[in-house]
Amino acid sequence: MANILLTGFEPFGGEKVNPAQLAVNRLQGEHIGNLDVVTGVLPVVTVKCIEEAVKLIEKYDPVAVINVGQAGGRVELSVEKVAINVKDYRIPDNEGNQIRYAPVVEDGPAAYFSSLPVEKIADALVERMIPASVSYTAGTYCCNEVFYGVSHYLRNNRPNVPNCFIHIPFILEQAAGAKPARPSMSLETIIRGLEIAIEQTSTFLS
Ligand code: PCA
Repeated sequence: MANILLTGFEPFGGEKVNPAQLAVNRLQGEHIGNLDVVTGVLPVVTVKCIEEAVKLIEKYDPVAVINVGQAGGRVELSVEKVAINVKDYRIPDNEGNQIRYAPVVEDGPAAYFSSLPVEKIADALVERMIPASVSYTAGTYCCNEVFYGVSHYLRNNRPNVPNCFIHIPFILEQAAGAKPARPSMSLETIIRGLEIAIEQTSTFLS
């Protein structure tokens, strides 16, 4: 069997948990389609987030990579289509870096499209009654940075390994009682959604 690498992120922005970390931890060791799920958690710190992702790719030698991050405020799973060569942080990262108007990779291309079939993944999620859509912006914070950095690394070093990025909403415990109110999705639904994305990836690769 071949490995698929699934990564989450540590909590950031004052949250106690990151649902991306919780979800990928629950999927560690699962066998889905023809794939074995291997996982890791990335720091919400500029540059280090990409370095850790590349380390995990070199360690596990996966046939596909899905990076997952929290997008608080979104109401559904966002299967990201585009990573842009921009860092413009809305809040400081977990080591206090507040980056404005910088490229992820100096002289890198303006953007990368996901090399997994994001449209098929989003459609499969909706067919299975999981709220989802293709998104055309992963923001300009660490998630976009990882999406861009991993895409750049893979296209240059492992061109046969496709990747995508999935943003997920807050989970119920981050929303219950929050003022102002926040949209949320259950962790179970998010995990089911990620399983479907992995199934689709397995089909795409076979
Ligand atoms: N979400 C952030 C970074 C880490 C995470 O889980 C983002 O959307 O950039």
